[in-house]
Amino acid sequence: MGLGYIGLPTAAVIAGQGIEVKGVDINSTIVNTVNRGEIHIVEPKLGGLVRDVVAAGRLKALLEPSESNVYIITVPTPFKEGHKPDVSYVENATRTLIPILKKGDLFIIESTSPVGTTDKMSELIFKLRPELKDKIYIAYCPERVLPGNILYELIHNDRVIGGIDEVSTEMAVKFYSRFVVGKLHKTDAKTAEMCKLTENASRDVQIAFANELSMICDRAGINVWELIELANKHPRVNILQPGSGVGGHCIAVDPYFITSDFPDESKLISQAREINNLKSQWCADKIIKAIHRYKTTNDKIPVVALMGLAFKPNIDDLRESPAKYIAGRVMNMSEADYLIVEPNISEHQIYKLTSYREAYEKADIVAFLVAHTQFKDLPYNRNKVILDFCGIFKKYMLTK
Ligand code: SAJ
Repeated sequence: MGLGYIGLPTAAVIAGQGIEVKGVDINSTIVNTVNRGEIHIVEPKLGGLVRDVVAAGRLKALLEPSESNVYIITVPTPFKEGHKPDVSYVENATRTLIPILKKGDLFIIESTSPVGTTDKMSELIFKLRPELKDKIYIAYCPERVLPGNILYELIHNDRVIGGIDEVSTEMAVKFYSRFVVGKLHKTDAKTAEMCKLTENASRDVQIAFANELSMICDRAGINVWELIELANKHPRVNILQPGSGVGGHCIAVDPYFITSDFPDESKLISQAREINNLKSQWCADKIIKAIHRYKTTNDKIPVVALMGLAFKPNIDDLRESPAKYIAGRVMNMSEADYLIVEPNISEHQIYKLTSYREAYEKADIVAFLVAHTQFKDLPYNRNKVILDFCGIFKKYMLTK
């Protein structure tokens, strides 16, 4: 249920094991695309696999579910007003399945969900179909794959599987063992739900530490990249890299599922979210100040290159991207001749894109917003104002 970044690769991998898969999505464009053997997302190697399993008749996309033995929910769980988790997609998908569930079926939720969601969905199922109590198996098994490396990680990563009872856990483990070679760790549904949130909150907190250090170091006149490299020489220290903020649809979202349910107990997690959001504003303010300074000193409007729009290095995904937020804010607030760069996409709906070499060459002020590999080949040029928020020229400069 849900043929997005997780559902489609999961469907294709399972179909690749010779199992008949029906991929369900409410969007008819997605359903038609998949049935043509094509894909609507960018993910290495996925296109070939989908083409093969569709051609072999093992994966078929549908607008509505039909009777099966195993049901997997992979719909999005965004947040709504006040950063409250929105589980309506999970609930709607569950409701659509309730009439067709039968004795012996396995119902699995993979969507990132607030603690207690699996129990709530079970209650819903048993309220409407009381005869299925103790007759079907229900489990939570969060996905853990990294966009850009999904097919490998789907098969090789360890998984955490928590059923509403022991027999549900066992049945889900048996199912995943058909296509996962990583270890399958058994627990209960609530722990599995919290485990997913913990993994992403942990990364958010660690990145916040690096981002906070970068702002302290900027004030103190210390090169944060050198500092982190040196601190990481300690055998028990492993600091992550600062950047222009935290983006994407997981790490910048999931911690709110903890803070909204446990506000009094989640001070650190909540503060980390704020620091990572603040870092993007801080970067935008730095660029705005640099433009102002340039105008005052040179009495002319500068050419400003904004390098990168994606939410992280070497991908084409711009969703919830700090770089995109920074570019929008800076262009709104300061007059300049802007050159927008994103080497991983060929065109953008709003911005005219410039090649990274041309933009770097022409610009008076260059702001590196994403650490794309290509940018690291550029020669460091002391005659330009360089705002390096993601360590492209680690060795040469501070983020002044
Ligand atoms: N980032 C930094 N500094 C770093 C590492 C990352 O600023 O040192 C930034 C990135 O630029 C990006 C954001 O953090 O804006 C998130 O990127 P990411 O590569 O850390 O993670 P995602 O969002 O692509 O995928 C994460 C993964 N979770 C963890 O690593 C704990 C992935 O395994 C999950 O499956 C995925 O979230 C998900 O779907 O929940």
